[in-house]
Amino acid sequence: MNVKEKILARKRIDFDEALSLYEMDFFELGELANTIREEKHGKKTYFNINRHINPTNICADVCKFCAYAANRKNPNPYTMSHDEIMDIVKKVEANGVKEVHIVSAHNPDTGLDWYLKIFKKIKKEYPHLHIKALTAAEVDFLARHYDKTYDEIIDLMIDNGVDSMPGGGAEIFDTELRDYICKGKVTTEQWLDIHRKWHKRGKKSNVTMLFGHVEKREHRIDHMMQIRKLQDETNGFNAFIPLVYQTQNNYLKIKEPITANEILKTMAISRIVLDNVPNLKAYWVTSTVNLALVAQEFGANDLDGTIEKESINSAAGAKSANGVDITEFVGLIKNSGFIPVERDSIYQEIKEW
Ligand code: V47
Repeated sequence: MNVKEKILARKRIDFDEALSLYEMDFFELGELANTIREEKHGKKTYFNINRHINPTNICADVCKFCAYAANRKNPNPYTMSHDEIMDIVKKVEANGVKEVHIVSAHNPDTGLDWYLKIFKKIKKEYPHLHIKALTAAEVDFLARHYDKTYDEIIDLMIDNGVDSMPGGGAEIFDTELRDYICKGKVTTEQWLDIHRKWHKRGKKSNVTMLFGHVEKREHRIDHMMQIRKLQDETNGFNAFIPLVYQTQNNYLKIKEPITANEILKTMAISRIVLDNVPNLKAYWVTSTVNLALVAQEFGANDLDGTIEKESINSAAGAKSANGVDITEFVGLIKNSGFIPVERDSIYQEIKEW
């Protein structure tokens, strides 16, 4: 059986076969990924009505790709008070937001309660709001800084009202490359272990991959294989989210940004390789809205959400600082031939728009 026959027969492909897909005809590859997408989700494209909140940009770690953390390229440190965060939540909840996605830099000066008690406050006032918060990188930072185990931090997250974990901080799992782009931060094994522990408590999370910087195709496939292995064990990942590297205001000197073709091929290959992860998110923030719409033809079935405000990727050049208008967003999904379906944070359908 050749690789195409294997994919059509829904047989699992290995590392070399996955890598070889980059050499396949572009449209043939898209078609293969689309068959799997249609089998799983038909023409439905999911989104949710969410708000990103990034409460502090003061960071103890230095990642070369990051333009968000306050440093000499971006000397505007801030830390929100809980009252400021609650004001945002009050306003967006009144406007119909159903999920708050709260991630921060690794601020060593706030105290552990600043990180955790805000969830309790939000849950108390808005029990129906889904709280997606704290990346595995933050969990690792909090555990190290406050001398706790991962289990203790995870239990505190759950006790304080965190519903699911976002997929940030995964970057690229290859150890050598990871050391080059974000040495000192959560390691690959630790990132996977934190999600394993989270999943073992019956909780869901997402997983990202930062690509389009110094990595090679092999590193992307390796990243996908490591996700597939953990997912076989826990089945806890809801979505895979390939994040397209944004080139501005950071310390990675990338002269040639990744092409749209390479982004779409990577999306399609991830749809095929990650046969056990239900959703593939084309995160419009880093891919642009237009390319995310095309990605619907290359395996993607989720476009994240309205976001409203975003600070991490927009600091590095993405056009996402003020989110996207819901009516326009839905119209774009429809006009591209797909069915916009609002979902909740764990992919239960809310309504077709
Ligand atoms: O972890 C940082 C990435 C992530 C850059 O789980 C960059 O539903 C591109 O993880 N270019 C945060 N990316 C965003 C994130 C996320 C977003 C949307 C949904 C979900 C989810 C998770 O942004 C970081 C890092 O990998 N990032 N700098 C940059 N220059």
